[in-house]
Amino acid sequence: MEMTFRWYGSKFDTVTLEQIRQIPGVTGVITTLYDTTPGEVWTREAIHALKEEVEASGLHISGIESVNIHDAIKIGSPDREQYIDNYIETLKHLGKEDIHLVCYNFMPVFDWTRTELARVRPDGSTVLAYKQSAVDALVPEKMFESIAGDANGAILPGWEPERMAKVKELFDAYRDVDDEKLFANLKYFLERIMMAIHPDDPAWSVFGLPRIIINKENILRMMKMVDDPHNGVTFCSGSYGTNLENDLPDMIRSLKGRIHFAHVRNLKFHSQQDFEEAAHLSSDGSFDMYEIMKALYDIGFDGPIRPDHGRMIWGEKAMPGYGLYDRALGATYLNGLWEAIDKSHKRGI
Ligand code: DNO
Repeated sequence: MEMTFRWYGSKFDTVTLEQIRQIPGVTGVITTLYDTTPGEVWTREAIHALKEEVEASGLHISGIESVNIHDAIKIGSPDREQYIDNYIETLKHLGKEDIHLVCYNFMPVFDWTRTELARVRPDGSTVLAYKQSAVDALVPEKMFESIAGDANGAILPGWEPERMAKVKELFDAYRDVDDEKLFANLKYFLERIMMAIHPDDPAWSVFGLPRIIINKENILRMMKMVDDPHNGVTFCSGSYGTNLENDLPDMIRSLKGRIHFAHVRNLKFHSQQDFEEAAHLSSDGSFDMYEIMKALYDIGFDGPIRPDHGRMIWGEKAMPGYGLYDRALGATYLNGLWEAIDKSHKRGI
């Protein structure tokens, strides 16, 4: 595996490439062209410039997160053909720049959903949190306002203001899309394109919209649907882990050969559907991080891993979840687990 770090580009990120370069064991970044909108073709020149910038700092691009999918593809409307063609064009340009890993998701309207972006924990750090009753009490159009005010001025991934300004219309457009239709639209898309899908977060329906990439049964269904290693998975422990019924190490083992990218982080649960994000350490949350890393190790995972959302600590002001300090601690911790697992394995312990 290779330890990597998410980076949104010098115009958008508070964290610099120079800082990432100094985190021991981190050699690559997971990045994107953050100022493109879903459906737009990424030009080869823009990709090339990004690549040169990253390489000038001594790092390299390990993968893209995300090339977002236009709503027409998820809804299955007639104009999806144009957007699939555009997507393929973007993938070709990425391929020519020698970038071959793309993470994406298939969530209608909203990407990852949280109800608080800065819940204060007893040690004074702040974290993202989710409370089901808070979602139930909100009308969907208010979701964006409620989340944007807390974002430290950042545009959150998947919550582009231009799309959010049209939330009502988007809800209308998804009116006839249920789980089955969404599976069919995903299959249609996948038969032309191959990649690493990110799970839905949280892993259940929000505001009555279908969400399908949520558990072992559905992800295996998707793997069989287009049974080719290019139809792969971004295994995100924090997203699948929102549903406590998901046995994460078991899911990892069942996806052997199909996981191309891993996001590893921890959550702390207060009840079945209320959780907050924790430090990466097992003892700070509800997951056994050793078992998660061990399962990845056992299936021979050799792709990039990145620490995921971190707590906001030491007074840092950054995009919620994406500051420097706690993610750097996370990367170091995960590298430590990996080293211990690798050495025990090699010594036959
Ligand atoms: C949140 C992320 C997601 C993820 C996308 C992938 O911080 O994990 O926004 O990047 O769902 O397309």
